[in-house]
Amino acid sequence: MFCYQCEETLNGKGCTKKGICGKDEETANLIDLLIYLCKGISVRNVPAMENGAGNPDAGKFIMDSLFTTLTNVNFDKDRYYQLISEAIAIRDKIPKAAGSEHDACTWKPKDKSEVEEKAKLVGVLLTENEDVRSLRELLVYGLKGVSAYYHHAAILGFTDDEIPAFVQKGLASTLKDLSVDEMTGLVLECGGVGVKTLELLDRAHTTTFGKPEITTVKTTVRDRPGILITGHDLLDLKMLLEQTKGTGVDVYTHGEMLPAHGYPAFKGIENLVGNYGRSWWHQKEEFESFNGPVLITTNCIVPPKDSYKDRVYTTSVVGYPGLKHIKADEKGHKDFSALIEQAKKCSPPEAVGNESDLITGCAHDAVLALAGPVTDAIKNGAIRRFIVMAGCDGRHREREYYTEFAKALPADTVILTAGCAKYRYNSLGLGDIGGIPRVLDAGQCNDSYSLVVIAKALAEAFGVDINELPVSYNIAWYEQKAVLVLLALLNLGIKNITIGPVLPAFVSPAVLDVLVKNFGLGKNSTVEEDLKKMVPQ
Ligand code: FSO
Ligand code: SF4
Repeated sequence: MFCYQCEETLNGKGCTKKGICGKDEETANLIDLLIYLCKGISVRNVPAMENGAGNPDAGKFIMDSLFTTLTNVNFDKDRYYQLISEAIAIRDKIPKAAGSEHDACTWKPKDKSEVEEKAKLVGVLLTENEDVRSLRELLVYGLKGVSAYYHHAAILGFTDDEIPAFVQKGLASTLKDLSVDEMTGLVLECGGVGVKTLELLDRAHTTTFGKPEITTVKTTVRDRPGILITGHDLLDLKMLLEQTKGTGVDVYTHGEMLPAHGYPAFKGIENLVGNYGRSWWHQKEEFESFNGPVLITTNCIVPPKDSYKDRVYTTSVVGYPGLKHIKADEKGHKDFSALIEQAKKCSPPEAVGNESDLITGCAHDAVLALAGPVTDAIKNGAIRRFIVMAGCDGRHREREYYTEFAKALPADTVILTAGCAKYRYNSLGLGDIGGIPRVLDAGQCNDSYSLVVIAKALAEAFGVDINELPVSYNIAWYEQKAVLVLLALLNLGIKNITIGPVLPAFVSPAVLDVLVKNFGLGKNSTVEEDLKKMVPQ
């Protein structure tokens, strides 16, 4: 096993015996093999599609598989064995490419033990050159991010054939000997496909659930049993609310589901009580004290404790051995009656402590509705600077930096956020500037797109380049969706982004050098140093 795809990788180098995330060696190897086979499918399918002989459904399989392999999505070995068999079956129905084929296009196991053995041999370290490996992995992680966001758009009926086509082109490229320039070009192109995917998902969400409105969300609990829903899938929330209506069971959001409260479709629902707890990594204590069933719709799942395991349900691409899994039927409908019946027998949730209200729903439409007051506040100096602090939260102590940074920001600055990173500062009570909240939460990590729409509109209003705006970027990353968001920001021409709390282990010194020289990308430092840099006097 060798995995270095997330920020928490062991010693900033790579997990080799067991993941910090909880993934064991066999699962990590199976993930490598599944990705290897997805590359093999792509090598065959890209030319076959051009000749009208490809499998148009291969893209969906590949993208759902890539999403499954993202950090903290699926820890279930059986699921990976099944996906590996499906991958081989899909690949073998596609006509062979001309000439001799790569092993990923032809390898076939006789039994499970051959799968296990092969899985040990096809990981990240198969590429020996550090810089080539770095560029290939950067591309694959970006493609994982594209796949995750595309999945959410697609289940709402919003698709774009060019996106799965690019994912396959990108995967196929990693089995070829390309020049550094060609590989770098594909990484940057992935950022552009990322922008397209984020825009598609934004359209899917706003068309289906309405345009988010700035909303105050309660974090207190009621004296009735409840179901907690976490992850990013708003359609699951919709179905859960429809099925819990009138049952006496409340619904609370958790983690990345908090922004749901800003959408008109989720307003005025009597049993949608509020948000419970904080970001993903607190789930061991919070799922315990919630007392009722928990539905995990996407990452991040933390290996559950035995004490509450029987109350946790996964759905869609998420999986964990021993947890109950809810599948959609052919029409996409999910039956949550098991959770509802279990909830009725559970005690109400216990309060988690800090119960300050949270503000969300500050997506582009809501913020641009305030364009007048915002531009006035910039012109008259009431707002000196915006700091984009989007991204992820994580367990590491270094992340206290983000709370301290937010606290130390001068009162004439505004934080633009999206993703679970916000839990480091969204309950600090940072107040407002003439009615404009000082923490503008655009939504989930995918809604980082919204922040770019806002920045572009401001640039237009002031007639300046996006990099000349009084905006600094201090982004926290954790997993591969954040890698994609970063590539998307680079594609949009945004320079001088600071990322932290550590640099990705998969970025080699030479690749980092390119990112520093071309984009001014840098790592965060101390609160004092970064304040000097990001909020000039
Ligand atoms: Fe967070 Fe987890 Fe949304 Fe990620 S819950 S860390 S970038 O999966 O997706 O922000
Ligand atoms: Fe390690 Fe992160 Fe990979 Fe898990 S996902 S095995 S923590 S690098």
